[in-house]
Amino acid sequence: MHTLYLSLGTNLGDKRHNLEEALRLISERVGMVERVSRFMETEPWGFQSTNTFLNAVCKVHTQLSPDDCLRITQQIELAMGRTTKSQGGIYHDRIIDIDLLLYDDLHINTKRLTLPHPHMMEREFVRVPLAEVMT
Ligand code: PH2
Ligand code: MG
Ligand code: MG
Repeated sequence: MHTLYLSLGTNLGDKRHNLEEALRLISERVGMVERVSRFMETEPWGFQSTNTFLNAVCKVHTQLSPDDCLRITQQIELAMGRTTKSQGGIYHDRIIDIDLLLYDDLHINTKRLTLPHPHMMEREFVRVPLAEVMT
């Protein structure tokens, strides 16, 4: 069994519902959601938008590999109606974004996936809820 931390963010539609739906699908398809942080309202970071975010972090017990966790969380984003993908540091408003933060104490750097998440400690909307579920 592996321990995975995920960051969730949404700034479109019914944001509370979006986080709850994402958590439901994560528990169905990725593994048991052991802890969930508070839902935090945050200002957009790294791009301009009038839509504020709702962010959270969860801790999951999973049997899946990191690659499968990435594949399945991306499927959940698509199933929930996400249309645009952030690439090259250009961000967009989104219904849901699910990012892998930590997987056990694994360090990997492939074309598709870098763990730990390279920017997680720079971002208050990740750092604060992550600290909450790690303690
Ligand atoms: N996600 C980003 C870029 N900026 N800002 C906030 N407040 N919350 C996010 O989840 C977020 C962001 C890239 O995925
Ligand atoms: Mg993100
Ligand atoms: Mg993402």
